[in-house]
Amino acid sequence: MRTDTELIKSLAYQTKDITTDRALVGTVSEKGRADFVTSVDTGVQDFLERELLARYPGTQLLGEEGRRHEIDPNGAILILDPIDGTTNLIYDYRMSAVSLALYDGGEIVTSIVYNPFTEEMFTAEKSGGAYLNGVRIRVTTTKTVSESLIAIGTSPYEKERADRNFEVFKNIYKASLDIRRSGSAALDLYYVAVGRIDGFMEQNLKPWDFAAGMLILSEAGGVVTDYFGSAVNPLANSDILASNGFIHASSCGFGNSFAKKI
Ligand code: 2AM
Ligand code: CA
Repeated sequence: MRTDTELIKSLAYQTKDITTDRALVGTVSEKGRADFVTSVDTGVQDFLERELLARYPGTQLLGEEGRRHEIDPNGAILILDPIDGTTNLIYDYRMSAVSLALYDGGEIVTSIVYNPFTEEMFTAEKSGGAYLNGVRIRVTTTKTVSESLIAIGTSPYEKERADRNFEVFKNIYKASLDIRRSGSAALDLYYVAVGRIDGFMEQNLKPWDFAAGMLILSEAGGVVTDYFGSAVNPLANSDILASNGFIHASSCGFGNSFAKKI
C-alpha cells in the first residue's frame, strides 16, 4: 500500500487546534497508574482515524485510544499515538507529539511525528532518509558513552520496575556525560535522530510509542533494538534501546545488566 506523506502531514498539522486547546485537557481519566487520557487524546484519535480510514479504506488502525480490533500483521496497518506525552500535555510541559507510522509488508514504511508546541514535523520514508520540516537530519557522531547525553524513560506506570530501572540509570549516569528525561518516547527517538541527544532507553514501550520514531531514527543513521541488541517487532511491546549507532554495542551492556529478559 502507498500513502501520501504530504497528505498525512497536512492531516497532522490540522490536529493543532485540538492539541493546543487547554479546555480539552481538563477532562482527564486514568487508564492505569500514571497512564492518563484526555479529551485531546481522544479528539486527535477520532479525527485522524476518521480522515485516514476515509482515504485508505481497508487499512487497519492500531491506535492507543481507539477501539481494539484484531490486527492481521500481513495487511497494512496505521499505528497511531494521538498524543505521546499525555502527562506533559496535562502539565502544559510542551513536550508531546502526534505519532503515526504505516506498517506494510513486515516493516514500517512511512512515519510522521509532529510536535505542535515547537512546530516540528519529523518525517521518514523507508530508504528515503529522515527530515525535520523538510530538511534532512542525521544523528550525532559521538563515539563513546562517556561523551554521550542519554535520555531515559522511567516507566511511571510500572513502579514495581523502579529498583532495577534506576540501577541501570545510575550506571548510565555514571558512565555518560549526563541523562535527560522528556516524558515522550516518540520525542526521545526524534531527539536522537536530529542529534540533540546520543541515545535513549525505556522499558516495555507499546508499538504506538515507538513505531514512527523508530523509522525516523533509522533513516537518520541511528539504530533501534531491544535492550539486548535484538531486532524490534513494531507490532509488539518492547524494551527500546536507541542510539546514534556508534555507542550502540556499549549501550547494550546497560540493558544486559537487567536480571532477565521481559
Ligand atoms: P503516552 O504519553 O502516550 O501515554 C513515558 O515514559 C512514555 O511511556 C510515553 O511515551 C508514554 O506514552 C509511554 N507510556 C505511558 N503509559 C504507558 C504504558 N502503560 N505502557 C507503555 N508505555 C506507556
Ligand atoms: Ca498516547
